[in-house]
Amino acid sequence: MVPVRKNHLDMTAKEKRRFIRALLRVKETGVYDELVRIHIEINSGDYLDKDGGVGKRWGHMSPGLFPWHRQYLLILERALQRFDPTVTIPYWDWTKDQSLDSPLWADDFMGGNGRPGDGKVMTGPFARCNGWKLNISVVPVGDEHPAFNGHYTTDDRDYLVRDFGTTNPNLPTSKELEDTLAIPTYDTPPYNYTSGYGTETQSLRNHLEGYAKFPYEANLGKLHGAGHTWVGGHMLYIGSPNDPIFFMHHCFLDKAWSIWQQQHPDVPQYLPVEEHPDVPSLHTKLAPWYSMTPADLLDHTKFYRYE
Ligand SMILES: [Cu+2]
Repeated sequence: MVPVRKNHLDMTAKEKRRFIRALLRVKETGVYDELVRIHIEINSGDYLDKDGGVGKRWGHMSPGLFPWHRQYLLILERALQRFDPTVTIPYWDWTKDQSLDSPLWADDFMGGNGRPGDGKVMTGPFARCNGWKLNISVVPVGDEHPAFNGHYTTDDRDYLVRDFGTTNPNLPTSKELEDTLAIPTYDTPPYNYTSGYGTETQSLRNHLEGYAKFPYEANLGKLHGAGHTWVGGHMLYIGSPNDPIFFMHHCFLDKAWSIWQQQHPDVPQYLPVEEHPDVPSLHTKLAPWYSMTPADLLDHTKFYRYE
């Protein structure tokens, strides 16, 4: 029996308690902060490399987005399960679960918005006053839009920051997600943030990541991007896994990818298949672990299922 990941709205109070307790334990061990560090390192390289250059973009602006984050979430999930084998990462369906009154943001789960002024989270298990301390906190430097910025510096704030709806007032819609999942091509050259621009063939990955848009959409940064920017604060930047909502956000993205796979069983499930200088191919072991390839990660049902 593989573990089952579910919508947090379907979790019992006890299940939520166990999830939070396991998260706090994993934070204590240092494994959580090591994951934050890995995300900063990989994401920085990915952004600095966005227009090509040396090395590969592993997990962002890259077809590696889905398999890289799948492996990343699996590492957290297995660490959680060492403390409590019943725990899995729940997901946040931001196309439907958009209310500020959602149990998502309650004191017994993710906690609430940051306070006015400095955005410091004051409620729930991830408030500084309740013990959640950031050990690796960074902010981008330079003039570039932060979502595109691979340069960063240490942030001396050791508390979690959220700022719901300020940078981006709109969470993604079901229509955006459905139209994106209808795209029959996994990704298109040049396999970066411009994939599908001005070409007939759209890129599922670039739409879901948020850098490509349909004519009816006003802004870039939708779906994956919009989840990050709507929460704001730490979720805006490359140290976003400091906010545990990161994992629930990416869990829903992972589920969306699995739905796309079910809907398009007869097309290549990952591209590029052949070796590529800028991005991982189907058979490239993913950094920084070099243990699994996108091919190894395509079928999530050997690791977990979605309810
Ligand atoms: Cu990421």
